Amino acid sequence: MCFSILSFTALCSVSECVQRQYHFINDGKTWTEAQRYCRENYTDLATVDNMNDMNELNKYAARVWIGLQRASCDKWQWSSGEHALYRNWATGQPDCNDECAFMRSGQWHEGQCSDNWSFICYNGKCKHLKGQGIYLTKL
Ligand SMILES: *[C@@H]1O[C@H](CO)[C@@H](O)[C@H](O)[C@H]1NC(C)=O
Ligand SMILES: *[C@@H]1O[C@H](CO)[C@@H](O)[C@H](O)[C@H]1NC(C)=O
Ligand SMILES: [Ca+2]
Repeated sequence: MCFSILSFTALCSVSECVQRQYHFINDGKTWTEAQRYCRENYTDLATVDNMNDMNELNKYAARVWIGLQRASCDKWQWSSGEHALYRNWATGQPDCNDECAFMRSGQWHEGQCSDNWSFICYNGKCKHLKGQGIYLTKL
């Protein structure tokens, strides 16, 4: 009993703790407006950094903004500032002429940041390993 509680605590301090909860917002906004909406009402515009996340999201067949923005050609970062390591670009993407990314059926495409798409926010907890500390974000 005690052991399992301890090992849960140990796991929790090094990993993501809780699967992200995604929320589809069925309202067209620009990428920046979508980010503002998500930061005010949830944790942020969707971050996707593993297969589990992807499997949650590939059911959306319409174009939806995710929290991914281009830093320079072929360098993309999440809304939190984290470098995007896990990637799921569609064939031929990114082709380096647009600055924001939308997702369609799980695959990522570059899109013009000023376009008006629905979007995905997320709530997460125990994310963002930055420097020495683990930053807790609201659920
Ligand atoms: C964006 O889409 C919404 C509907 O989802 C619409 O109400 C709004 O007028 C659109 N904005 C622009 C600038 O096209
Ligand atoms: C947060 O959600 C509320 C309710 O849907 C909305 O009125 C408000 O505009 C949202 N915040 C932002 C920054 O868009
Ligand atoms: Ca493009």
